[in-house]
Amino acid sequence: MKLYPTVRKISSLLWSALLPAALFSAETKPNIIFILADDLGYGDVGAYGQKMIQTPNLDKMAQEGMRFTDFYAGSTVCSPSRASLMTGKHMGTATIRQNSANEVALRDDDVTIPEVLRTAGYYNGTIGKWGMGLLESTGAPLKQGLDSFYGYVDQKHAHNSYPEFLIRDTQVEKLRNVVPNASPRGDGIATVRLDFTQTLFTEEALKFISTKRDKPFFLYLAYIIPHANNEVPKNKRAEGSGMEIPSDAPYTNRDWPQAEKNKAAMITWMDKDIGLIMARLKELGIDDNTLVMFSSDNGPHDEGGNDPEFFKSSGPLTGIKRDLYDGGVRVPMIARWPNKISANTVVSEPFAFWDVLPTLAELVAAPNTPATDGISFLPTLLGKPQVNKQPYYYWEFNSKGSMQSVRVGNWKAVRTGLQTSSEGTMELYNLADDIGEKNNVASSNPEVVESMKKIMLKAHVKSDAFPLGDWEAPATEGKPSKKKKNVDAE
Ligand SMILES: [Ca+2]
Repeated sequence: MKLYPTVRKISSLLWSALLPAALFSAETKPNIIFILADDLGYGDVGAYGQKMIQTPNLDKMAQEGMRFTDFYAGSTVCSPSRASLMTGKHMGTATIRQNSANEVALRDDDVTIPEVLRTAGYYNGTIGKWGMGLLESTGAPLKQGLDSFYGYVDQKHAHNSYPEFLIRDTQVEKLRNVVPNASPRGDGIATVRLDFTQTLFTEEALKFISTKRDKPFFLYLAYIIPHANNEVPKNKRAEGSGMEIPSDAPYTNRDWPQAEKNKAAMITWMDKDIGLIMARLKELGIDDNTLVMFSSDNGPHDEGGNDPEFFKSSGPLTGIKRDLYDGGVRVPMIARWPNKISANTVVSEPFAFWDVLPTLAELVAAPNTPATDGISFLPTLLGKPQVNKQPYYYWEFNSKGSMQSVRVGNWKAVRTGLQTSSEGTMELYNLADDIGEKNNVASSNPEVVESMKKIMLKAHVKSDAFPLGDWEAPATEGKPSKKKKNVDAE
């Protein structure tokens, strides 16, 4: 039933009249800020064990709130991970399952977090990187429940931290940077660098938060740190130009490769900006009534001339961006809400991006919650028993030979080689004593392997746009399956 496209057209005024007795009145409904880093690894934050890169504000946020040790992104690359977050779908059912050069956008009948929150009277804004559909597509930000947008609509544009323009709502807004030979998508390498988008995004976020409204707000602040500028030629990246930042302070005098200094400086810069946002919430007296969540869209990259091993960016995990080992998908997740979320709490139960929509829907007492693959972890946030639990967590990724993975309890199965064979090769790990997924115990646990295969079969719904392997027959509707060009470098 396509309820939401219709719902969307009903005025918010009518909805507020229809609202049942909600958990919170309009005045007390909390503001929600979801801050997303881009390619930030599980081990890149002090609160997650990082010793070399300074993240004092995120560490403080973790001390004042809740830190999740087993939180998972939707995918191991940008666009599908964000689609999972926004629509509450895992990779077996999501519309977007791979970076796809904008060929696949969110559909009109994909119900997003902003669309859900809108029905509960929220004002919804996104600042930063969107990446789920261009302006002319059904996935355009303002067609997916947002009241305002500022940033990069096209995620390739977001490779460039000094672009010539950004998009405000639906219009191009020029910046002072100069990018000779910029592509039509806005990516490229700037020669005149005056407007650093990270700073623009933070200034815009501070303005957004400070604007007096008669509605609670949802701000999705999707920073692009520490993503690389993939347009910088590989042989130039050691100079650090693949990791764009105005200054490598406070790491200038470290005896580190320049790309690593820049990477650390990017993360510390973002952390400083998060500190500004937290300070503004306090100044405005809305600190107690604002839930702030922080996470990353996938594991660390090796694309800016940097080596993810240098800072142990995956922490104790194996794998990076584009892997389905935990290093590719397990991410930092910190939630802070004074007096509601207990300070200094650590949660080790697994949750994932597709659980966020149902969680926020329950939090705001949304009148209609769409069907998703997620469960609400609001009880966990509020320190109550988490009765509702996921039977499994599932991922698929049709690159690097095509793969699937499942987590059930502490079991983690990874199946590779699916491009050419529907059977592939199954690996099985017990995360309880092997967090690094180094000891494959598949051969000694055949019954676990069989049950994981069954879950993989059940969780994966065929997608014409993103077939798992050559063996998958085209689904019955839509355009026929075709070989995707390799665009996951986006
Ligand atoms: Ca990313």
